[in-house]
Amino acid sequence: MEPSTLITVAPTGAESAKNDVPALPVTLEELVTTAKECQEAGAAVIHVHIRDAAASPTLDLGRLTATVQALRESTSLIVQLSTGGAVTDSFHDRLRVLDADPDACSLTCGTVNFGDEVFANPWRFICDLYQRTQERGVVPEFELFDLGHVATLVASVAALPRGATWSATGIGRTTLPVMFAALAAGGHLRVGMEDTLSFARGRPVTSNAELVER
Ligand code: KMH
Ligand code: ZN
Repeated sequence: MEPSTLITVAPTGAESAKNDVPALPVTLEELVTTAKECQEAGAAVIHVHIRDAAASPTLDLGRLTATVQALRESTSLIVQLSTGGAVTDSFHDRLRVLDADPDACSLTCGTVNFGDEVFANPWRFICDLYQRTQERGVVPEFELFDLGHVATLVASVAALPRGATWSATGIGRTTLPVMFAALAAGGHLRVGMEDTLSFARGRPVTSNAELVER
């Protein structure tokens, strides 16, 4: 039987360091292994941030293209590349992500505080990125981050066209409450070590697959 909940896994993100989180998949090999395990556990979509040879976040186009190809060859997951990258990435590099030919991409709907930094998404950038998704046939996943965006979410869910889906993820300790609220409201789920590094209080996540399994 097909599962009724669509699960996205976000295995890496741009914020955690490999030294601090040894289970974080940062090489292409680790990412592909994680992707296979998460597909086996029930994930359908993978939200991808990649790292360079020093395990630092990168939007290098060659690496992104190789990553999309490797995930396509090894899994049947929908490959969604992050266009958010890290807070230090330029708009130019973030737009260029679509040149790696993913199935889907993230598209954040506003500028937000992000830890001590600012995650910049001015209106002009949002429009340019959206335009580019339509030209390339890449499915945008609109990301909403802060409380103001939640009002947008409620309005957006009510206005969703037939066939559109929405999912939610809670960062850190909000992971379970957000999961339950999303399921109760008919939404789908995103899980993964980009968002959650503790499985329970005092118990680190050992793999992305265990979050998908949960
Ligand atoms: N790493 C954050 C600055 C996205 O992937 O599009 C942005 C982020 C959202 O993770
Ligand atoms: Zn992301």
